[in-house]
Amino acid sequence: MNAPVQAVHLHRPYKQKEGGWSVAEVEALFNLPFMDLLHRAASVHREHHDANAVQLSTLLSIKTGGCEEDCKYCSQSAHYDTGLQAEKLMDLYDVLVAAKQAKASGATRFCMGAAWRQPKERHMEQLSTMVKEVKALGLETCLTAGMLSDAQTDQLKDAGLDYYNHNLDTSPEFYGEIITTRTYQDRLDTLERVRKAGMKVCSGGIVGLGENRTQRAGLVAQLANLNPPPDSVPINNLIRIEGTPLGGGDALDPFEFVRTIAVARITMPKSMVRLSAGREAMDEALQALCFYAGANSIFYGDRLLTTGNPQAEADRALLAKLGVRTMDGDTPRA
Ligand code: SAM
Ligand code: DTB
Ligand code: SF4
Repeated sequence: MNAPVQAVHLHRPYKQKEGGWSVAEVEALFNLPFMDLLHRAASVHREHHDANAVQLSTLLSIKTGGCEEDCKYCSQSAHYDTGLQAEKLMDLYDVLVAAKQAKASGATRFCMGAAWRQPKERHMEQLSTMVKEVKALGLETCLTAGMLSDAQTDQLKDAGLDYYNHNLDTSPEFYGEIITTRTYQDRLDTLERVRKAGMKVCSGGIVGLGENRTQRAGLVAQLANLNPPPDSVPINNLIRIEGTPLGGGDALDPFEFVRTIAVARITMPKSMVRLSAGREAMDEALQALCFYAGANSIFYGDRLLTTGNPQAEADRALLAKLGVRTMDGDTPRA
């Protein structure tokens, strides 16, 4: 694999769209002929980013399963029997072994995920130490651990956390079909706290939950209208987990997934758009289309949190075939 390059910042100044994005405007983008949509997304991508560079981010589940929330897609919810073995918060040593391995195989970002509704006070010191030590290895740090209080965001900021991931997941209208144990507003409040504490916001969603196109547009409009939009936007394609309410059913049309990436790129020109869960079910050509449509980060390593991801060698081979370099760090805001 080529050596990581510093992100090339081809900044065009970007001001948030006057009056924000209406759902109808976002849906109109979804409705464009596929080639027109991709051309537009690729042009926006090139204006604001190096179109031939992708960031490699490795995930680690630091606390697995037994979660109080009832997210209908999730293997880790205690509400469903998915056969997953719950595990308590990992030791610092084991986290650092995984982070060193991730760095050695070429990742520049390390994202730690904990299956909690909200971290308990007794966990905060351990989380802060993990963040500090992972950062000290020279990796960009990201944590996703559920809702946070003001005091918790301050603690994580002090520990040096770069990004906090907390997804809106879907549109406000469809949300109640998927999660009942915490509200959309709870999520928006956590994102606001993360921003106020001075950390970067990572927030995106999942598609393929049974939402319609208007509802996908509703998710993208919500994200794009955050002021400022999230610095990082993961787009997950549902991985169907046996035992969850969404374990059966049809996969989303692959072109609709690419459209979602393209619309996220157009409406959030400066954000990192992350081609997240679901890559194992995508062939190389589909992933290349996602990069063309503006995705510039992938999860790298053979595990996501509880499910599989393509082998690192296969990803390196794909990027090499496409002449795509890897990014060191991400695109800072202007
Ligand atoms: N427990 C924390 C929370 O939900 O705030 C953090 C971890 S949670 C697993 C992070 C995100 O992963 C979810 O918001 C969802 O978007 C995504 N995700 C979880 N299960 C998934 C699945 N089966 N398929 C696709 N994406 C999934
Ligand atoms: C995000 O939006 N996707 C990642 C990361 N943030 C934490 C998680 C994907 C999880 C996929 C299902 C699993 O492995 O359990
Ligand atoms: Fe818990 Fe997060 Fe899974 Fe929801 S997505 S059940 S909050 S681990």
